[in-house]
Amino acid sequence: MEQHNEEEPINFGRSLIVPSVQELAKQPITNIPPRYVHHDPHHASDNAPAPAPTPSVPVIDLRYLFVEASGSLAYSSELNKLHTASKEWGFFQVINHGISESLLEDFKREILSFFNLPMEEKLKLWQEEDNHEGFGQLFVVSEDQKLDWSDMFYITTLPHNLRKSQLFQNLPQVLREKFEAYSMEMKRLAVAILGQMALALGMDTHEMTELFQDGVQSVRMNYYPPCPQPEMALGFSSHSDADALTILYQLNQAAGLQIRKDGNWVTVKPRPDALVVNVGDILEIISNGVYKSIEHRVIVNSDDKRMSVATFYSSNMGTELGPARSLVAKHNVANYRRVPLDAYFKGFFARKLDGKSYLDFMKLHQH
Ligand SMILES: O=C(O)CCC(=O)C(=O)O
Repeated sequence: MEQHNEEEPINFGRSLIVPSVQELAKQPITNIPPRYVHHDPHHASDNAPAPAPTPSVPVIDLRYLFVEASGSLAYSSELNKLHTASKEWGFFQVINHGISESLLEDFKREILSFFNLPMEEKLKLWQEEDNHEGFGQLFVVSEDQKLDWSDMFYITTLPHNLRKSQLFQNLPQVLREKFEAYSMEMKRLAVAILGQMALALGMDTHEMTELFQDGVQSVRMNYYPPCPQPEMALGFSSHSDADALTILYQLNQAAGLQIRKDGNWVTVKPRPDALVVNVGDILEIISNGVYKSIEHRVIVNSDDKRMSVATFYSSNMGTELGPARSLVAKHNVANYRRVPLDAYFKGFFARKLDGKSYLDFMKLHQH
């Protein structure tokens, strides 16, 4: 296998170049082009609301985990909630997360202006044939594949040596400054949540710290314009995330994110004081299958645009991905295979998104 030189930016994959949906949505169209019509026979029925009463995604108050003494009742009860949410939902919202409101507001403002840049400016930051970082769409592998009703900007942010510095340096200056601060805050928060998860899993906490101390972080900014035929389109096809932990900042109050829970699509209601956190495939593997990455998707609507920023955090580059050794010892079985992390990512980005199918390849047993 080709070895990655630790000093150089890495190319995790490519995606076919596709037109901007934000530009398309500015046209006075009443029918969306066929390439955006999803003919999935389940799509219409999938869009039907889940039967009432719909459960809602758990909310974890991080103040109890980060501030309260670990022996206290409040701490143990919140840790238990975190464990149950990660096992049974794979998704939760966090409040009292400690990210400053002014940073969140400034970052939001800069992203809004970023997506409103004139097209000729955006084209300078568009994806290139051989690399999928920049504006565009991910996971487009064939000319006749259905496309999502969204534009995105994707970039690897950490560790610094993996960053495409030319792309990063070409971002508007204030966005770049806010982005730098946001990226550090997201790393700090992800590592803190993973530390609590290690305790909840009964995993060796040093093992978790070592796996994630210099983790790979990438950021995806999403723009879903209003859509004239929302019931025929998808903002983001169903997928689970390849990383360990995703932290999602919903920039406006336009709902759209849905997660698959017990066969139904449950809408995550945006809460202005919360960030959404989800378990990715890497954490499912490290937890030896105790925590589950969950399929999710984004639906669109005809009135409002939706904007969000997903920050993906994965283990250190150069590590082998597999179940935590302390958990394999505890469970007496390894439920997933071991592969080098860069090979795992390259495999993920080379495919069209298809639910959790990539994780099935990593499974050693059906459980
Ligand atoms: O916009 C959203 O709510 C979901 C985004 C998402 O799933 C992603 O960027 O991976």
